[in-house]
Amino acid sequence: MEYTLLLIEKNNGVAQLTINSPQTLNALNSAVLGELECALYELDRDNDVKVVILTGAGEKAFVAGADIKEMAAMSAFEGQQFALKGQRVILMMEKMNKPVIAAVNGYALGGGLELALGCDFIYASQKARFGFPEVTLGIIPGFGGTQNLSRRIGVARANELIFTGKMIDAAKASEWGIVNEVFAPEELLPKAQETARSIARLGTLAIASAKNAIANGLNMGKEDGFRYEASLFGVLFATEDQKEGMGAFVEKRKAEFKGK
Ligand code: CO8
Repeated sequence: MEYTLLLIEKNNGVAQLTINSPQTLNALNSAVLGELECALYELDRDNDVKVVILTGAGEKAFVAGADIKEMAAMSAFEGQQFALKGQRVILMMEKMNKPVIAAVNGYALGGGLELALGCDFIYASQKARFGFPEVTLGIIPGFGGTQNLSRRIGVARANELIFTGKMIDAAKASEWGIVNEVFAPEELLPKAQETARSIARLGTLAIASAKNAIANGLNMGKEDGFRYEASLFGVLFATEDQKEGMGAFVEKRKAEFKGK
């Protein structure tokens, strides 16, 4: 599909997906959400892509939230449909077989922070700012933010961020466990690419199973999660990648994974 609001560059098994409407600080309107849904679907089915990096165009913003101008005139039903559309994108990232890394280059506010939290982990520039300003607009996070933030950083810190609508900087976001690592602005994408390429070189079936075990395990009780992990672990012994990975270790050579 042709995209007008996204840029997609593919190299060495890594797809860099850039939301490209810097004039509105990459705000998420229905059209962007629709393109994101299609792009993620296509990237998940593309065998040449092993890892996705999600970022925003321009120097200022990753995504400054859902499009307030579009939302301003919505009815209650339209608001609900819009939230469901955004949630489909977030859930799609969670259900994809490949890791999605958020490279947060600037503001990640409201729906933008929800989008980043839907990724498997977040790298940030020192210039990044994070917050949920929804309450200042008379609404609450609607793209999964109330659920994903409290799961990731605990209820008390999630409560503070969501109830106050305040912004925190990258250092605080790192301290709170929202962000894995903070980089100088010019280092953010190279570092995200480096990590993505190192994952892309590994067995895609093992990575997909690990993602599946972690994401689905969070929705289960601990013993069910353990059983689920064991079943995925067992299935991997039926793959060529497991034979190759362990064989290479025994033969003291570098493994060449095929994703089979
Ligand atoms: N929506 C629409 N347009 C936006 C948005 C946005 N979220 N953010 C920025 N823009 C536009 C501005 O209107 C401006 O356009 P114009 O030049 O035509 O006026 C342009 O982007 C540049 O922005 P600013 O001039 O404001 O740039 P500043 O550097 O002065 O400020 C800020 C940057 C602080 C990021 C500021 O733009 C801002 O506060 N933006 C809004 C942030 C916000 O409140 N985000 C949360 C939105 S609500 C949300 O995300 C809910 C998600 C769940 C939805 C559930 C479904 C109902």
